[in-house]
Amino acid sequence: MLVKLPNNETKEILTLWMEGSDVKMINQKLLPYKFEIYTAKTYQDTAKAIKNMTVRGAGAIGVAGAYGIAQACLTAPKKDINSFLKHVKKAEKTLKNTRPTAVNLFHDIDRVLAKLNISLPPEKNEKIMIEEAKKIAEESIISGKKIGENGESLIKNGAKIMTHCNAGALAFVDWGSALAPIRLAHRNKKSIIVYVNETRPRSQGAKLTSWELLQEDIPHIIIPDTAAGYYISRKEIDLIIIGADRIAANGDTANKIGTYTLAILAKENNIPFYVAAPLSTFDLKTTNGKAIPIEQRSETEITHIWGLLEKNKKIEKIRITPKNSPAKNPAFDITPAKYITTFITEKTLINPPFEKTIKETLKN
Ligand code: RUB
Repeated sequence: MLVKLPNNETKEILTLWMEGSDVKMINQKLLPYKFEIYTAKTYQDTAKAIKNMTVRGAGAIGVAGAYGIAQACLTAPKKDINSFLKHVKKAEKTLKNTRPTAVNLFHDIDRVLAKLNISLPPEKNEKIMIEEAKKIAEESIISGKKIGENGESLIKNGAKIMTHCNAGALAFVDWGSALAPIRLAHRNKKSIIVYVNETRPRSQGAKLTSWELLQEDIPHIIIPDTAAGYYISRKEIDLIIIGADRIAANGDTANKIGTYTLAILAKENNIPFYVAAPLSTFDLKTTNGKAIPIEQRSETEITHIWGLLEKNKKIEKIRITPKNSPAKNPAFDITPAKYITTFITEKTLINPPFEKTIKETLKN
């Protein structure tokens, strides 16, 4: 993605990449106030970065997980294949234990692990597995671009588009899922405006999507999540595009909390509701949305808010609720397939009946 650096230079930067045994990533906890690259030196650091959301978004944490396994291969004992295997399996457990909902994490880790061949020496396995992790990252960039190309045709000149959370380059390695068609429509000189839902509690819309759109001067407006219905009912939104963390075999979709509400609003007001996601987000082993595990995050994300203090320009956390009021923080919800117009993937646009078309698309 293009990033405007403080010295006014514009640079192409990936959300995360591997350099030697380090995993480098844009520190998303500091955006939009500070642009900084965090270096995860070990697989344990990478796991921590996934858990505390230094790197976040389904596609990005999938690649981070794959890189984490690659890091574990580098530090694994090489005296025999069993000790190598033991070390890598420990890393698998740590990395998979970070966030439960986005299936890309499990998919990408398993893809690297599938390359393990116990009849080969550890050094050879290390090489093959690191190559696979890097291949996953490269393919993720290509998928983002193709999702953009396949979805751009759905955006007409003059379109007013709503999105939720951040399903941009920051949630991927580059390009993004929901933001890829938007990015391309803008680059193709279509006049568009993006309504960015703030996405409480962590405000990925207000903090990250807005930052990402600003880098390419894509016109946008941040609105409170609670104003979505107001704008949609006044026919001020032409379409909604969101990303996804896991799509079940029947099309039920887990995405950031608040997505379900938007899908119903879209149906009620007759506007299309698009889900943009790579094929690695589809999980045929999960029959429907009820089987998708929903991450429950800390209540401090509700009771407190992070931001830049005006007076000293420091990033601080402040309490916004009474001390003794409990809070709950489900991070995702499930949108039933019946509310989804089309899935935009790197391969094709998937239309209903999803039970049939999803299976066919993933098979071929
Ligand atoms: C992110 C989120 C995003 C999807 C899209 O949640 O719900 O919409 O992950 O991902 P969080 P992608 O910020 O809690 O990780 O663009 O990678 O498909």
